[in-house]
Amino acid sequence: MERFVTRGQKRPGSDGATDEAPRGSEKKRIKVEICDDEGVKEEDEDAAFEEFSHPIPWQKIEADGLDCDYALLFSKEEADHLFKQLEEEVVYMKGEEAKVQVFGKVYSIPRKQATYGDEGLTYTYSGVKHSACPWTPTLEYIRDAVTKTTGQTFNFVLVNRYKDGQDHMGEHRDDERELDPLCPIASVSLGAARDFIFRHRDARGKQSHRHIEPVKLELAHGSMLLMNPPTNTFWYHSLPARKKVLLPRINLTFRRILLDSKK
Ligand SMILES: O=C(O)CCC(=O)C(=O)O
Repeated sequence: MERFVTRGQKRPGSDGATDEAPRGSEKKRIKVEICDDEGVKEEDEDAAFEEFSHPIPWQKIEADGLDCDYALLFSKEEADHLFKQLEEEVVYMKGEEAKVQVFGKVYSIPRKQATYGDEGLTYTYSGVKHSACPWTPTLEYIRDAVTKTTGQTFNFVLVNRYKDGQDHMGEHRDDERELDPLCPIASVSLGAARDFIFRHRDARGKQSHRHIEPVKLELAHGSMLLMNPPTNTFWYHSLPARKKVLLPRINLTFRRILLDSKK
């Protein structure tokens, strides 16, 4: 079944109930369309967010232990603008901060990274602890758009910038203890479209004991991929190098860090 929802109204995982309108916001009647095998049904829903007035198609991506939702969150024009703003605002890590430790060895990462979020938050991955810089206006805007669409709140974002198709990210899971295991990770992509691959933990490497096909996606400019639990328990993901990609891409993964992991 393919669902067409209106941004800020029905969200992945919702049972059709609308969110409460934020205090002071004006409610408006709008139409939500659900396309299913029986044809197109139309429903009226209360609109809490007037600015989100065009429908976005949600695609459900499911496999054994994998549960994702994918949609275009921003129009091309808006995504172009957000990309430009982020190019001006985001300050990427340098020096020791821009390195990772794998089995005790230190490597430079094949992309640029930055971490933003609520005051005092830290996030440790690949053996390095990172402090959140204060939210920039554009990161805040995108975070709020994701929250309105998904109903989930996020206190941290990892920014990855790939200068072209040579930059990449190896296979990993986002399963650090600091992360709220009940919160999806929302991955927003801006810039060059890139392949993204999920591989089941039991189907990796020569020792793998199950045959499970990888799940391959292309993450488009302005898109959002929601990785719902338990996806990151069972599936690794990667952004492989693609020599033919000549343009840059910025990816934002919005996360919820558990507050008692605050140092
Ligand atoms: O750039 C991407 O789409 C991948 C990002 C990612 O895997 C991560 O932030 O954990």
